[in-house]
Amino acid sequence: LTHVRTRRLRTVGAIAALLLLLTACGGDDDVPQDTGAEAEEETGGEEAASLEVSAVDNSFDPSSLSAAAGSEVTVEVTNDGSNPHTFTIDDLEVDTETIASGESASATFTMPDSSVSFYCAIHGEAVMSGTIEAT
Ligand SMILES: [Cu+2]
Repeated sequence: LTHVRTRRLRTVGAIAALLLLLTACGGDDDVPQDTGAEAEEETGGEEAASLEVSAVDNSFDPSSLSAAAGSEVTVEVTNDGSNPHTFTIDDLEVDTETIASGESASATFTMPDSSVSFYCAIHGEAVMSGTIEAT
C-alpha cells in the first residue's frame, strides 16, 4: 500500500511540475499589446489658421505670412489705405473683390503643400503682392 501511494504522489508531482513549466512559458502574453493610440495622433491635419493682413497704399502689411500645409486658412483683410484694394490668389481661385477704404473682407482656403502668392488685382502683382509660406 505504501508503495502505491508513493507512486501516485510522484505522478501528481510530475504533472504539477509540467503545468508550472507550461505556465512559465506562457509568460510572453504579459507583453503590453499595441493599443493603436499612435495611429490616432497622426490624424490632426485639419487644424484652422487665422491670418490678418492690412492693405495700405499700395502694399500689404505684412507681405510675408506662413500657414501649415493642409490647414484651413482664413485671411482677414482690412483696407487701412485710401485706395480700393483686393486680396487675390489666382491658383486657389481666391478673390475678395474690391475692398473699399476702411472696409474688410475675409478669404478662406485650404493651404497647399507649397507657398502661394497673393496680390491686389487693382494695383497689380508687380506693385502690390505678398507670399504665404507653407510650413
Ligand atoms: Cu491695391
